[in-house]
Amino acid sequence: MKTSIKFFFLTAVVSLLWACGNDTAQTTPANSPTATNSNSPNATSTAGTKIQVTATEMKFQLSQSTVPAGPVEFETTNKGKIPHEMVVIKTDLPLDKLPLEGDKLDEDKAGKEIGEIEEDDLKSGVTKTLKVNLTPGKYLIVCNLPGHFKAGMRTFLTVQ
Ligand SMILES: [Cu+2]
Repeated sequence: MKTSIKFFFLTAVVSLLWACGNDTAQTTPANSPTATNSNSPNATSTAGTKIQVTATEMKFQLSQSTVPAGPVEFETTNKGKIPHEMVVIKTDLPLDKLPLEGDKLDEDKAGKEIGEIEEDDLKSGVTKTLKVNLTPGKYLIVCNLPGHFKAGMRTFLTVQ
């Protein structure tokens, strides 16, 4: 009689442990939903890529620094206090090899100009859009008003 009680108790504990373990194993998959791809950033890739650009003294900030080849829209906002411009130049040169001309970048020797938002169109507080078609490569985004390039107003964009 004593033995059978012990046996029953042991069996109960083992079943309880097994039940707990089994329970845990069952809840794990329930906690991992399958809808993780619902916020895909590439949803609009067929219509081109939009890059938000913020210009300030003295830098450019891009919402993304690598984009797929094809139509690209630069939506550029001048959040600085003074006018700026934005020139897009396709170049293979690294930053330290970009040629200067006085206190400006020598745009002709730096590479091939793809597009530009001029100073008159990018005064303080203004947002202007530049639409271009970009092939794979490296692009320099630069403000080439006197001194602005040297002061840091340039960044690179990679197109894949
Ligand atoms: Cu500038």
